[in-house]
Amino acid sequence: MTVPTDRLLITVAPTGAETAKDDVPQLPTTLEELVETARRCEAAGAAMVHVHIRDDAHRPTLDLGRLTATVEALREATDLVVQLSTGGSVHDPLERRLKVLDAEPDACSLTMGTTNFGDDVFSNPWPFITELYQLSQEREVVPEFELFDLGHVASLRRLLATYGLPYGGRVHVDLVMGVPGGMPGTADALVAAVGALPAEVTSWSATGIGRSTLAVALASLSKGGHLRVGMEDVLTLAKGVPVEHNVQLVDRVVELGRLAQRVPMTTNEARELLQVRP
Ligand code: KMH
Ligand code: ZN
Repeated sequence: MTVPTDRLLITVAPTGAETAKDDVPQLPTTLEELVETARRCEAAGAAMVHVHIRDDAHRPTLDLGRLTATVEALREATDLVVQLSTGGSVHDPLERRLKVLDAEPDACSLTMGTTNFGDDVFSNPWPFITELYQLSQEREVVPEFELFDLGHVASLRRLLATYGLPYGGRVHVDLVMGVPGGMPGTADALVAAVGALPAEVTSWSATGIGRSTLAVALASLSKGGHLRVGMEDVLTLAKGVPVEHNVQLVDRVVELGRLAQRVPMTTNEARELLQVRP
């Protein structure tokens, strides 16, 4: 099956690691909330979920037991492609981030370089990137290459040239734009990044952090790209209008996609596009 070119892959990133539950009580932080969110977002048109989890105190965690239970629960409740974050929070040690693949997700994020992240540093040294990449190849987990900056495009090129293609043979990229310290969330930056992508890239999506969310979504649709949305990346629908549920963000890009004559990709089509393990 070839996925028709008018299909729009929508990935929902419902939780993230940065926002405190106390500040945003509607953030899905428990397993029950996450599963309910995933179900609603799948029904609305999402085909993949990018997952960060929290502990009982709603703090970010990479606890392997919880990650494994989360993958199982999401598989039970939905047909979404389950992508675990290997980025975690800026405080997670690299060894813990490598262990994420032990939870046997369909896919994982793989950030292509260190970046300033607000007042913090999101650390992704080259040896860590190569180890995680080779682990993903061995474990048959499809990586989503997260590019926060143009320099990350060069690192992706180097990675593919040195270690070959990912498991499944497809190369899917997500441009994460508008992080303070990374590339700006503008149409100009998106065009520059897409123009620089190596020839091996078979699909790409983009997400704009905070206020850049709409500019990036519109630019991505204009360039034929896919979309990631969710409360990991944006907490308001407009100035002073909080997101009450992730499904609102999915609904909004389904509508933008409709205007751009793009049809939400089914989960089966997403599996085909990304060549996730059967
Ligand atoms: N929480 C950020 C420091 C990923 O999920 O791979 C990293 C992040 C990227 O969210
Ligand atoms: Zn993430």
